Amino acid sequence: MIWRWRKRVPLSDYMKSRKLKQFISMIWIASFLFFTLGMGHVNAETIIGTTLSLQQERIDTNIYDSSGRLQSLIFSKYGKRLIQNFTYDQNGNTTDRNVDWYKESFESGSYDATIFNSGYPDKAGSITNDPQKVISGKYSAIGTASATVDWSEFLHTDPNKFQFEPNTTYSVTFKYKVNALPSANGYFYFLARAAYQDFSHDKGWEYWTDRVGTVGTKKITFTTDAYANYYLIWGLHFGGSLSIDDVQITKVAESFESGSYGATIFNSGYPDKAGSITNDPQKVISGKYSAIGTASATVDWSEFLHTDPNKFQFEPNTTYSVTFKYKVNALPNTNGYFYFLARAAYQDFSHDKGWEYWTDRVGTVGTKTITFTTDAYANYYLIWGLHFGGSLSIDDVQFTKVS
Ligand SMILES: [Ca+2]
Repeated sequence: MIWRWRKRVPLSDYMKSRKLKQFISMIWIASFLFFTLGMGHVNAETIIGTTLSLQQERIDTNIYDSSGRLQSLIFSKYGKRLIQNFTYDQNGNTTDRNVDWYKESFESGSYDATIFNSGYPDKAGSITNDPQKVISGKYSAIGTASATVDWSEFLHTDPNKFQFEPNTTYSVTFKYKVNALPSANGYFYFLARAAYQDFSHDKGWEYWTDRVGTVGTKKITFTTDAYANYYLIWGLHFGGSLSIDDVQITKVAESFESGSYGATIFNSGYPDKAGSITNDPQKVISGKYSAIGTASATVDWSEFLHTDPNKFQFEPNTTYSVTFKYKVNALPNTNGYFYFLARAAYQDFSHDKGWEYWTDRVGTVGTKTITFTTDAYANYYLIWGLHFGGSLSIDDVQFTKVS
């Protein structure tokens, strides 16, 4: 049935996945209700793990509330960590389940379920449920040190649990609460450090103090150097006490440094495998990997890079800005060009947006920013292509929702 349908409709992989996802969702909800209400959370965990694995997701952690009900499900999908939160009415029926980017709220009360540890030296930090020191919910991470301790790194991301990609831009957002001030020469600080490297590769360094009782938010953006083992550090310089909560780590631009499509929201385009990810130094734009398309001059349209609508959904009637780097490896033939557009799947071409085409000299590295507004369709995807051949690399793709 699927293959017939596949023949009839082009770009059917998307639809196939959508149907599969809808089907899985139905089973998922039914299984969840049956097993949670009927058999307790052990079975629910099994079922959820089984069904989600069909979507190639990896369950990292289930968090249960004091009544043994599933409260949060933290899982990995497409190289990103997501969290699904469940709420219940007084009868124990689920009233809401929302999925969001993973934001560490420490509500499990221990490091085990998180990508964090207690820092350096061992157990410099802890997780508190002291209402005076908690920022949101029932738990926050906390560090407290005496004024004689020069550097207390009370919270780390654990490189065994979360890997930052090399040569990649991230933003980290978190809340802090000042419980006690460091000494007069001291401060609170944050940075990203490459393990085993000297400090010259430290990134995102920031330090601050604030009045006791202050709750604030910080957003820090940094780009890793060519090392795969970065971790984040929150620390106290010469004492004080600081709580940390709601930590969110976001990859800002796609660097392709994971070396495959799996961890990205992109795929190899149309026809299947029109594009690839290269590590040829002559063709890489930044870091060690870039996306690339190469086609012969007889191929009229080669869509070598797509965003995958199963992994990233553009909203309808919304303005986006897309910035990317390109490198010209070979020119198309005289009638050809490189091109970019946003297309609504299953719609006719009248809803195409952001069309742009260009050529440039071989070896040129350039940057383009393209702004477009989607029509009233939820299934837009981006296309980078070659018209009548040539070869183009793409790297450091960043999306911004403008409005
Ligand atoms: Ca790259």
